[in-house]
Amino acid sequence: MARPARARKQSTGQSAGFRHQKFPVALTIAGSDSSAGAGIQADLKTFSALGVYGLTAITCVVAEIPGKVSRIEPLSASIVREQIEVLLESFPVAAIKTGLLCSAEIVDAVAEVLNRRAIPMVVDPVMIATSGQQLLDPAAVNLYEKRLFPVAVLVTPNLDEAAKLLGAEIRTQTEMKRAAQALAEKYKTAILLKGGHLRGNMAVDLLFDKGRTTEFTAPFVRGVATHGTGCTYSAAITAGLASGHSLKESIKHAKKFVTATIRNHLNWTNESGDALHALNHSARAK
Ligand code: PXL
Repeated sequence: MARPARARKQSTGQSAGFRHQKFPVALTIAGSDSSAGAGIQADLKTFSALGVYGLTAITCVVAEIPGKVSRIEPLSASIVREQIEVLLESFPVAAIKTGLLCSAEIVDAVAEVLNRRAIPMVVDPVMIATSGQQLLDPAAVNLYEKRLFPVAVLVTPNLDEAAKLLGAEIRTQTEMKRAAQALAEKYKTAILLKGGHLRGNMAVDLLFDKGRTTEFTAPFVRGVATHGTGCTYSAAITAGLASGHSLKESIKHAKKFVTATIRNHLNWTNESGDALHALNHSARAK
């Protein structure tokens, strides 16, 4: 039977007429968020929305609702390693992202498995939840710096994570620019420093790569509890890389995607009358 014309032209997955063996594959190594707005669930929804087949290696299980982490239970480093190894032996993984790695042992195991492969890896250094809850074992931060950042193609800290890594607060656009450069030089990798609402009505992120700064800007969407934006953003960048786009193109499209998931957020009211917000990963970026 003849294949549809669209399928013949399409080498990667962005259309319904893909050939399975050409469908881009990406792997996320991250924690499970029971409320499914962040973590591995956000990553998978993002990969699917962007035409990428997502694989997962789960590092820990977090019982939570938006704004409140109830409990975190890490898995063993050996089961994390095994998930990654069996996947990489079989699937044509074109890009990887790491999210919440939870413990020092897991960071070490992930670094060891990935050090031996030449697959582009985006590291989202998840340390603290939007609610302020500490998510990463403090002993793990040092291992991130020594073992994971140097093998990443991109590290995506928010302002709090960058401040923690540099030991200095970041309060202005100028400080943000300096911080992105300092982190890139310190860890010898590209840095995407996410500015959140630092500059009034715009959400400004700065990429420092190969000696140059590039700005990515979108209108800041107010009044939305944005649990999971960091995960969604880094997953969308990873999807772009897996589909063969450059780092800058991947970030540009990911920024549009994450803005659309916030702007088109879902909301419910619970029995106590509290509003519950969730990113809408089915939203289309324009
Ligand atoms: O948004 C950070 C984050 C990442 N990964 C998991 C989480 C959270 C926040 O709660 O639960 C699994």
